Amino acid sequence: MIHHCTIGQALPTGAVIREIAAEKDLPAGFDAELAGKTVTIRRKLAPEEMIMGLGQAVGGVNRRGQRLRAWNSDDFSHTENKECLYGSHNFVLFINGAESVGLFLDDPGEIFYDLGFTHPDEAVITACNGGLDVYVLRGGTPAEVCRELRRLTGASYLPPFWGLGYIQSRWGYASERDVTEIVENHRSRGIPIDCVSLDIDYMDHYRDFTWDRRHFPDLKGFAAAQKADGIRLVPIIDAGIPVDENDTAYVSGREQDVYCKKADGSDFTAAVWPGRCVFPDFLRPETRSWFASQYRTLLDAGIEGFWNDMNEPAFFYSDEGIAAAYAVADELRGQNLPLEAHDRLKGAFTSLNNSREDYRRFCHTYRGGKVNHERVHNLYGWGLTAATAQALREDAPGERRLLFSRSTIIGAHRDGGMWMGDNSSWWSHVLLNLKMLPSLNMCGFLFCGADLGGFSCDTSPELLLRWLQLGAFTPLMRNHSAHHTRLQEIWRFDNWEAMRGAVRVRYALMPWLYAQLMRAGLTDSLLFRPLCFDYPEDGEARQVEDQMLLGEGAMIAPVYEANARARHIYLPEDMLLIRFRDADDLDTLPLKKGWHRVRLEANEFPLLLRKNTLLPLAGPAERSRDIDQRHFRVLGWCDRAVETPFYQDDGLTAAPTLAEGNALLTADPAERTGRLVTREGEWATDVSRVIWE
Ligand code: MIG
Repeated sequence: MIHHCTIGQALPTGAVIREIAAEKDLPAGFDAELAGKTVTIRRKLAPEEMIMGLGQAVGGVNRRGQRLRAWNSDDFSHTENKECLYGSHNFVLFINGAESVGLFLDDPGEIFYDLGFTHPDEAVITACNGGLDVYVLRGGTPAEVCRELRRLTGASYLPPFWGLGYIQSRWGYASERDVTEIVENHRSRGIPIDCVSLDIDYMDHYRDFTWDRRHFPDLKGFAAAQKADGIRLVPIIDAGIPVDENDTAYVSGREQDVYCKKADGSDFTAAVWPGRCVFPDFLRPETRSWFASQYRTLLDAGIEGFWNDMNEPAFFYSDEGIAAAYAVADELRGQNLPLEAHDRLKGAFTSLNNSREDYRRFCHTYRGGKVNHERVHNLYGWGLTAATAQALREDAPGERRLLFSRSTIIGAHRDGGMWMGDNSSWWSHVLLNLKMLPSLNMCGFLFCGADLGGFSCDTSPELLLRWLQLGAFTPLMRNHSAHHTRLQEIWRFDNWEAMRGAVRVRYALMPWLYAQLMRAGLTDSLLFRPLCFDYPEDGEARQVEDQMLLGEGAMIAPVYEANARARHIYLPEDMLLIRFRDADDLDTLPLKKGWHRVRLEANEFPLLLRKNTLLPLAGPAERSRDIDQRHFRVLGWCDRAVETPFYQDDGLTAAPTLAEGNALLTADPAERTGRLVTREGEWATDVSRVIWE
């Protein structure tokens, strides 16, 4: 039952690219037991042991004490008690002093994690699918174990440079006019922007691969005009295809027989936005190719990026489910409804969404055999992402394109990034955003970010501002909100200039952030790490979960509380505090290792930089393509001549390599200018702001 170091035989979550050292059993400290179809893995936890990984979940970076579950779920209320969200990332990292061990459970069914929830000193993992592929990863340091996971399951998706630009989004943008208005309001105020994402409202009656011809009479011409202005449109694609004889995608898919089936062989249907839908059986490569081919019209219209939604898959109800609910309503109609009867009536309807029964009603075809959906549920989102990635690859084999998805599993990190789903405009979700970053990175998802400002509920000017200040550092920087909530575009708020400052800082940092992301991706490293990864001996650093190390040599420490005008920041070594207000408005202060209370007015946010590390800032730009990547103003605190590794490429070509992008920033106290050294040449940098000690 414990397969070591073999190819992901069961299902295609992990394409193994190289074998790792073979083992016969689970290593010491673990026990495994098989009873019927249930596999239980137990581990006694040492007093100081930490448990990390598990990607997308509420709670801390150290997950000890939590109870979690791998079951991809469409749940728009990310409260503390939630055991699962949209993605299942079955990589658990146990860190016990100098010893760290990772388990990767390559299984697409439900898995339960009791990580010291029932008994504080015991972790229990239970998988119910019968066979379970467990990969034991023991590389040494936590970062090395995470690298092993990437070597096993594949390298992370990397976006084009423009994918790091600011994206404005909202459920509700429905026309060329809406998009034009949004872009104009950013441009006229000098708020940088690169993309507008289009939610389901752009579609014709919520049908995938269509658009509303009244509101987008000439999508191709419009997309081209926007692109000329440096704006890309990024439309949403959902999983369900409407059962509609007039729908081209539906008819072609039926002809090719690509939809998931019920036991009687008929197509399974459930309702989503357009009403009754069928669901492509993405486990079949033929289906993925068919789905990929459906993107043709949108690609021909000039679309270069997509976001994938509802791919858990999410259902509103099935015919069977709603019939049963109506039956309860009929039975109870006209009756007095005491508590139990009222609960039954209400429950009959409120339990329709994403019901377990519906997931059991249909099958996939996998390698010629039938598999009930229940057993492979967590793979569905991957399939949609893989199909979209295929479409983008076939359309532009030589280019990187933008893709992020809602429902994911380890393996999907090769094909696209992800956003964190339907958060809320709550202060606690700023912190959740921060804490989820390293956990997702550990599982291979580097290109990620949350809905800045919050998706549901009304945001406030201060909340959006503080969230943008965090988003300035996340690879995906997207402001997104739900319909019927307060309008959330930057320019609508009194403090829009402070918000613009955060976006401008992002654009000034973009070449550097891109370099950090690419270097992390190309070396199978983490972009965001908890402090204990780099400072394992530092007892204080172990405790800190509201600051994250970023790339090579930097650390973020966002403000995530209302009305806060200062925060405590722990420096695990001497660092330079950079307090940003705007791209050209900042101050710096060398600080010693230890705790500091740092003043941060509402319009200020910090970046901490290790001593003898150089940070390049680009000049102001309102589009990613306008960023001058040759002339930088460099910040740093140095006590000697330094060389900081950097990375630059054309931001677009597929299959980038570290060697091609390798670059260097240098500064020397004896010279008045520093240098940017790339394979293409050398450029002088302005090092007048470097502090020499
Ligand atoms: O259940 O397309 O997470 O970003 O705006 C709502 C409408 C469906 C959920 C996505 C959200 C998107 C919304 N979608």
